[in-house]
Amino acid sequence: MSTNLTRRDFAKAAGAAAFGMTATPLAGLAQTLAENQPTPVRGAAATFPDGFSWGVGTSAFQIEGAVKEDGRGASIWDTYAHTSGKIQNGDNADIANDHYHRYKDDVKLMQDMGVKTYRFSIAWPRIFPGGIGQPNPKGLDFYNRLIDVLLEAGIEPFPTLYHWDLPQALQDKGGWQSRDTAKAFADYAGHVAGQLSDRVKHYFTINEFFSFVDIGHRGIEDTVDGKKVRIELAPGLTLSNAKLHQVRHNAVLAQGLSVQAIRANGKSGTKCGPADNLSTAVPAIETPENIRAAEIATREMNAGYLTVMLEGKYTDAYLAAAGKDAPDFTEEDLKIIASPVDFIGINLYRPSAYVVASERGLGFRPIRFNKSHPRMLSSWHLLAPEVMYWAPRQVQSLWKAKEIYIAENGCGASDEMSASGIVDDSDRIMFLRNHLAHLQRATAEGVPVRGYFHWSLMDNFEWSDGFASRFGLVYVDFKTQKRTPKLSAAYFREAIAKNAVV
Ligand code: GBH
Repeated sequence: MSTNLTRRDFAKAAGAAAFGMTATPLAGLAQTLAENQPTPVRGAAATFPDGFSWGVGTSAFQIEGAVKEDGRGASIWDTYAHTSGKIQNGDNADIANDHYHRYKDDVKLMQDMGVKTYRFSIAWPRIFPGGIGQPNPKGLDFYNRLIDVLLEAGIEPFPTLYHWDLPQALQDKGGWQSRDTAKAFADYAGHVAGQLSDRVKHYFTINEFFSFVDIGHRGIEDTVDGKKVRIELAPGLTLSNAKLHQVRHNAVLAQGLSVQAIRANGKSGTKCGPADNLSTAVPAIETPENIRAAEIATREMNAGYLTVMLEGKYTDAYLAAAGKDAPDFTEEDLKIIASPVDFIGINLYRPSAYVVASERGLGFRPIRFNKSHPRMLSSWHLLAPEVMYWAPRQVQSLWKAKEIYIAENGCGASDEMSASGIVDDSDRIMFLRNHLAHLQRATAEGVPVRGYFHWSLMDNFEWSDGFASRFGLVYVDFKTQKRTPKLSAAYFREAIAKNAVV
């Protein structure tokens, strides 16, 4: 039988290792440790299904730079980032990660991590500099080069067609307030699928409806350290309720029209679906009543987005709450919006609420998050990893999803490089491990989650936070463009290699 180790044994061993002392006591300890290991059942229990696809994500505006190169048109984010006072520290994304020129190195970083899939976004204003009209072949060439390098590296490309960089020329004609923008988006999506679907099989249509619609066209108020702060994204508008509802409607219409355009222009077998930041309600206490209450809450909280896309109608509660400000729409619109998708992508950072069942209202009561509820570095980022179990489970129970992807999950952290050049991001590793553990529960119970994309491959231009907020597995020195994998990249590589929570 093995011996029990004392704390002094550990201290001695650690000391010996740290000071490079003689190998003999350490070897003895190593043998004792080996004998004392538990039977490795956890590793077996915490695996993901065979073929689970492990990936990382980025978006065009956040990493590419080269904003004036090869005929790229301006986007609303160029305008916004150059508007004084909008971005922290006055940052802009003119150069960002210079990925446009360094994409080969960045693919190599992914390859070293063992990544199987890469979610990047295609910049609409590179493909159609004016939003509509003549396509710019040089813009598409960049993505052709990137895709070829990815495929050579054994990494499957999963492009997103809209990650918020609307061509400025379309904003000048009303942007998402105009129904024409939805049509223009479908034309662009169809064009891209027609050009790329010989090599690209999966397309995310639109990223995070709530973010670019509500935060971009109304803004939200948050309280940080007792102070009210306004959170906004480009184009930074403050629309009335009626106009905001119409923007939402135009955005989901764009989703449906783009699905039809991709089907019409892509090779057979091309798959597509949205990447939405599902607002998720988590049952505070796991009972059948609360589980049901949370499903009802999630369905209602997403009424203007995923719910209408997947059910083909606005819920009664949504229309009643909108009242006279409800969007103008036709039955035909609803059919288009609900064009069947092949998969549902969800971006998960935190739940929107914990809920319990209630006799009142629609049957749920949201629980206020305690002030002391733990958070990650970003002020909005409550830590509640259970979202990774409940969100995919609800997507399946509410809408019978055939395939689900976690299109984003990750966290910002106060990463600093040590004098010896390493970045030990303990909190990101903790975040990742706990989120993967809850996701693994979902897959073990048969929820059809096909893959996971960590946000992000590397630190990048974090919208209004500029370069002040680091979300990468890879650290980027924005002065030198040097990339350094953080400790979390080693964690992620291990999880991928084992196809398991490690
Ligand atoms: C995603 O947004 C984006 O897709 C990605 O581009 C970005 O870099 C990344 O995640 C990190 O932020 O609505 O109360 O939560 C994440 C979702 C939505 C988080 C807006 C911050 C503001 C406050 N973001 N949210 S709240």
